[in-house]
Amino acid sequence: MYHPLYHPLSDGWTLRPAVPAVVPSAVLDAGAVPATVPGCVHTDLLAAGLIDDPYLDDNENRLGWIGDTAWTYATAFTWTPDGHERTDLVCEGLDTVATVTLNGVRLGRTANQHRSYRFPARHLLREGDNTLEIRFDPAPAYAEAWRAALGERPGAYAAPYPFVRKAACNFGWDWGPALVTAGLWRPAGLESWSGARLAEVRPVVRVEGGRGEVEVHVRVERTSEEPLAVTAEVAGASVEVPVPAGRRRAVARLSADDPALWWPRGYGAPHRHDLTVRLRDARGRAAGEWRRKIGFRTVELEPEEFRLSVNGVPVFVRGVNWIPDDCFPARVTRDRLAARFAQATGAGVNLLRVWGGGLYESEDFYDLADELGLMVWQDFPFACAAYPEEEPFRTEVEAEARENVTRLAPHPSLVLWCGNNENLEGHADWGWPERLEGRTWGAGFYHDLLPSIVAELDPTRPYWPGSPYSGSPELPPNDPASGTVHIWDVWNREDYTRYAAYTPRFVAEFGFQGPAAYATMRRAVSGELARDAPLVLHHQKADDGDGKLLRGLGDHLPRPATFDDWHWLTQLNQARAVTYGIERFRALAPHCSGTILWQLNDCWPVTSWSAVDGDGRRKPLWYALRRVYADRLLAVLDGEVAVVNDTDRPWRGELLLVRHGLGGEPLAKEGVPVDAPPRSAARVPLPPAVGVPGDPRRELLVARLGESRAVGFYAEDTAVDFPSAAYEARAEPVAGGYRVTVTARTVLRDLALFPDRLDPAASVDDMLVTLLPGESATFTVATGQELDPGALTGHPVLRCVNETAP
Ligand code: BMA
Repeated sequence: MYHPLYHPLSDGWTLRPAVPAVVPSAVLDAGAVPATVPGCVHTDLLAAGLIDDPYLDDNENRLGWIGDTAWTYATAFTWTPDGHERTDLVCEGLDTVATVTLNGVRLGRTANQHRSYRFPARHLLREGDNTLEIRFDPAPAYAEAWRAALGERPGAYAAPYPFVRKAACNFGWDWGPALVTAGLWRPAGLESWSGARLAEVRPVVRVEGGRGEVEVHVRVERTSEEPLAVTAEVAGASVEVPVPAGRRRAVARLSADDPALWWPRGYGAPHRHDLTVRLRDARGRAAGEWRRKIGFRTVELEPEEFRLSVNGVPVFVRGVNWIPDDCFPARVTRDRLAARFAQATGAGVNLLRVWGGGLYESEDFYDLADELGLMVWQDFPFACAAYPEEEPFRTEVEAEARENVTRLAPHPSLVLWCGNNENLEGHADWGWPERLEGRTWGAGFYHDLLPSIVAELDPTRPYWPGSPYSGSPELPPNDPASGTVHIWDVWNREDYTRYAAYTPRFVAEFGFQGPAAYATMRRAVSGELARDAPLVLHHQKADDGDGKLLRGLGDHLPRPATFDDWHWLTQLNQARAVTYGIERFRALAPHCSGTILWQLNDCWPVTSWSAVDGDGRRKPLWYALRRVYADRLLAVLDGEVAVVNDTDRPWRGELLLVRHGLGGEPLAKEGVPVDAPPRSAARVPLPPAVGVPGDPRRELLVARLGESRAVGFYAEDTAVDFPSAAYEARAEPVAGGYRVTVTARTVLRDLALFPDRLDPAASVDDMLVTLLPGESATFTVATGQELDPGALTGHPVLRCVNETAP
């Protein structure tokens, strides 16, 4: 096997301010501090003990100078000539406005976080000691200079992020702090080679008549003009093609007989096949090797319905939006991604949308998605603003798009390229044209440059110009009747019951806020935890977020009197709101072909729309999502029961409907035969005996079909005449934690356990269970600590809506 000679430059780095002016004296006095590559200034200063943790309290407010300072990363290394003709300095990611200097000679300047860079360096390397310096100039100043030169562009935020190719949310978002990073955010190293190397390998995979066809597009870089050969192998097929003298490109075509296909979760196994590509020189010696696991599958998109089909099978998307999992992306390891993806798949998710305010994610990200059968929708990194199309941006955008489309093309999980987030809507609906006064805003990127790059380099994958978008420039982009819609009147202005007024084709964003887990808030904020404590509010970035959370309780849930009640009720309301929407959208299948929750994850501890908070803890929404994103969903809606069957088997049986008094006594029973064919949604009208209550304040409905159970009330919780909760609860130690059994003596509405209040590392397997008198629920609490059984079964760890105030 061929291994390129690679010398990682991960050691011996230091960091120091390059322009001392705005830096606190403690940082100046420290001089050069040890630095981690890959990493960034914030994490290096934190490790050196020179700043407070940017994620705690309101420390963010005192760290703005970091982004406004120029920084120099430097390392010294020993180099011995290795007999190769070429040695390149390869920087996989520079954030962002960088000047690279080797042994005092400038190698290059860069200004794009979304690209990698290769600098021929052999001529500057010296036997023995060498020094490499990378200076990062402040991205905000760079962006402001371009804003001044090219003219203001309207957008949702004042920060100048459209004027620098760097993750937009790094400048602050409605869930993220403004911590403008700098540094080598991906690895760097020296790569030596002679004669030729594999510069690019881009497989185009098709499935035709049961055969797997792979066109492997190869680009070589070479120092000599001798003839070369490329060999490629996949799934038992192999081929060799010449790269004649003077040529730099070749296409190897492979045809595999009946390969096992890659299927998304819930539709089949995500089979993958090793694709190996080798480059040989004229004497048959190995000059390069490239290996990836590819998948055989087709993807089509019907634009009006916005229906994705994989291998010819229409897929209902149960998606979540993905934001960078940390403001400091070098901390997002493969293990962390694996844990986050397990949380997604554990909640029934089959698609991640990599949102345009973030990044093109790492190889690990897409590789894990491939392995898990998780589909990926990738936005190009443009969000919520008009973007200039003038130079240098046009060239940068083209270069980053070509590189990333090529890099991600091998991944079967990737099912869609999308031009941007909300920029088409912004232009159509947010009054941009008047403010633009004819200046460019990005239309040429989304409607021309990006689709032509995708068509050229990745012709089998669908491209969508932006989200929301209705499929034609004539239609309003956020028209729910066609293409994708983002539903934000709910949360911003409307009660969540407004979701019922929508008959959308595909909801690519919608969501509702809730606070982070108690243990997460406790870690992030010192002093008193109160809803309106200034430090708590610092971890709420949305416009009037605190007011919207309270108003959003509507008449659904009681007004909270204490912090603990506020925390519980707003978390619960988040779960309820999303449940309400997804139940209705899924019931609309196949008219509706998918929902993508805003948002799976957070990048720091914050009150946000996420299901999993910034410390990786699952919020009540996660448990609700697992229920509404299950393969089979039974839901009591208004006057009907939805029976959603997203499996390949029919879901048949007798739907048992019982109207109960709150004391548990059955008042009326009906049985309705149900036959929900594979991949369908049936809606069963409630027979009047169970659909119409005698007293809406004192009754509830239980629906059962096979293993599934759903509970509905005839009035909002604030109007229900709940008895004060009564129950017996016991906690017994079991291997790995405790088993908590709760037996209801009265109805218990949305029973939940929050063991993180006792042990920050503790978690529970289920919550939001409604019990009738006499029914029991068992919860498993995972913890390594000994917990007080009384605390585990009492307020504020054990909660339900109708509990008595302690
Ligand atoms: C949409 C997203 C994000 C934002 C979210 C919540 O606009 O695209 O920009 O965080 O709504 O406001």
